[in-house]
Amino acid sequence: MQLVGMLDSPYVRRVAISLQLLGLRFEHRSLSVFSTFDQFQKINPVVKAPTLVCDDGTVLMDSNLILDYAQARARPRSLLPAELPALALDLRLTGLALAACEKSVQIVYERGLRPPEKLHQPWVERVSGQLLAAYAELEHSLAARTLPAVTGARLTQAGVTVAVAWHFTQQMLPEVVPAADHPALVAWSAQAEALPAFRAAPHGDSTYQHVG
Ligand SMILES: N[C@@H](CCC(=O)N[C@@H](CS)C(=O)NCC(=O)O)C(=O)O
Repeated sequence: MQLVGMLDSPYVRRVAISLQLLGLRFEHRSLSVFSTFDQFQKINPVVKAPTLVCDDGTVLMDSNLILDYAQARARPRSLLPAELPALALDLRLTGLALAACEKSVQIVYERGLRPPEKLHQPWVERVSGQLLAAYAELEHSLAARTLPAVTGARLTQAGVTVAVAWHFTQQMLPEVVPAADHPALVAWSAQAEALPAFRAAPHGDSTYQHVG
């Protein structure tokens, strides 16, 4: 299967890392939804990253749906806790991290794509407040040690997505979400980013290559 999209997208990155942790081989095509729009459009007319081209040619989009598919392919391996209430907690933290990704991306697009004279400051403030609220909830939860330690074997989907979201926001908007106010997230991110699956898919424009 082929994963299409750049690793500067937190959604593409969480899929690239999750596929590795699930033991699934994939080819990565680092196409941009902006600078290579036409090329991307030939694979997925909707031009959404991530896109996954399955081995039978089915084209999937949306990181959550792609991960549903990946989990089915990887059975019995899974990144989700099998039992409640651990599953509910993992889904809650994943949801918070995805909201943080969404709000970060909205600010990045607002700054990068909208002409400065058309920037709507009340919208930016609303989105920034939502972003800070998501990270405040995550910081609180991580400080209370609600997630198991970061290890390759026990890392869950929440562990992956929280780390990817935090790293993305810190790369793109460090002044909006100060690291100094989020020590538990900083520690979680540092441990996760040291794992082989994270190092093989670094934030940016590189192409993931399977090792070994
Ligand atoms: N909910 C989606 C969000 C994906 C998303 O918004 N990706 C961005 C790149 S970070 C994208 O495709 N942007 C181009 C566009 O929306 O036109 C997911 O989880 O995959």
